[in-house]
Amino acid sequence: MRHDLGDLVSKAKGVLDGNWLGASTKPAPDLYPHQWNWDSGFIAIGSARYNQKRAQQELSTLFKAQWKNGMLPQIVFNPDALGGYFPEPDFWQCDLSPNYPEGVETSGITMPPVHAMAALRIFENASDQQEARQWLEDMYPKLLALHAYFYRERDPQKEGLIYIRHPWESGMDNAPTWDSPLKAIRVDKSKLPAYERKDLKKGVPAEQRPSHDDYDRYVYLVDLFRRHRYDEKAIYEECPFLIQGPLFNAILSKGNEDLAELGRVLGKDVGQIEEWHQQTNRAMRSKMWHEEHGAYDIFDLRADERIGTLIAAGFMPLLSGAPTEDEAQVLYSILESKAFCSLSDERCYSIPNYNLEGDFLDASNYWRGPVWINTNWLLLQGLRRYGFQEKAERVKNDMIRLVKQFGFHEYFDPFEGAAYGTDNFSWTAALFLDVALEEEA
Ligand code: 2M8
Repeated sequence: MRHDLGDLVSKAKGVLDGNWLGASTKPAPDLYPHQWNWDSGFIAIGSARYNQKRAQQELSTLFKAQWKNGMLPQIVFNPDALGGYFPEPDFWQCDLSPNYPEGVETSGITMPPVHAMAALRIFENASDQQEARQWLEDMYPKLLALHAYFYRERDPQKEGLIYIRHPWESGMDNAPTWDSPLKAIRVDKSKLPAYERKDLKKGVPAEQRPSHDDYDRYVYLVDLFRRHRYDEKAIYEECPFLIQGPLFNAILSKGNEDLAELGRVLGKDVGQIEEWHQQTNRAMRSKMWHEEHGAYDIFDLRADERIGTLIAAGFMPLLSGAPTEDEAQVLYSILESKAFCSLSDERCYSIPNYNLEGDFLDASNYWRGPVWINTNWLLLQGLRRYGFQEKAERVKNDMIRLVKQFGFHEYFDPFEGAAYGTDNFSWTAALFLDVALEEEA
């Protein structure tokens, strides 16, 4: 379906301009006043369609905050906005780590590495190829160092699967998937560092945000990391939350594929990267695939078990080509059921982040039910890869429909569409631009 989107395209660019900080883009005007890791990746994917320089700068700025061990932090703090978010540098105390980068302030965890995917898109869309190549020469070793960090430090058993150690690292902070591993953390409130949430003072109703119990556990984990001075081995020994998940690993695996392509452009030996891609795909198939419920599960390393909560992340291995054709058909049948808004159902919006028939569905709460534009965008790529064209079109049309009807919000009700979270949200604008402008390309 072709859309006349001229006006919305200008508005989307306006949202990104409004959130532009001079060298990077914040996710939203007030709720998220710093630079975020995967947000900047998505923003660069959108900017790549019409502003090569801006897209390059977005990633270059982010990678200036790369830690000496290769880790790319979840947040790069904006010195002009300190005081507006929790937790900020005084709480993270990342300078306790010998790996802390100079000249910037960051948090001490990471996020799903969408950056190689973004870099490839910047390269492919570039109007000035020579400049793009120069930029790539600088960016490539940094991307490689990031991927190497994951396989070296976050895969202690050398399985090809990377663990996360905080729900914020997943990007899907309070998804029902984390309920059981988080419940297993016993928090003694008298020993928890004092903290004050800032997210509840920004005009977004508390019912649309994570609970206080969740935040206590988020804080407990940060406190553990800083006690260990961000030493990964020590954290691995003690951390009660260690999860191998399909979203993170599929994004990393797809990133390997795209990084290898970039490496070939530059004439590099990409053998190791191709091996990572294959190994992670194989490992996801053998350790996470759950035939009966038709999706990929997370693996809880502490409980030593798979946890089968059906969220959109469970379909994400489509992105990296991990599922066999048979598995892909099973995934598709679940995506096509009532649980995730089927093609024949015009009353819902695809793709809700959590099973619409699940016990913990909360259609207005953050990652516990709403539709997110970045999830849609990632699944759109996966559906296309496997030739599920009709579904891919529906996902794309719902991205456009949601924005047309409700604006550039953070997340949307899967039944009503209604807009939730903050307005003027950057990745909604950026990924809308990506799909809107591909129609013109
Ligand atoms: C949300 O997470 C942050 C912590 O990282 C928060 O709740 O304060 C998530 O939606 C995450 O995926 C996103 O990157 C971030 C900024 O948009 O907000």
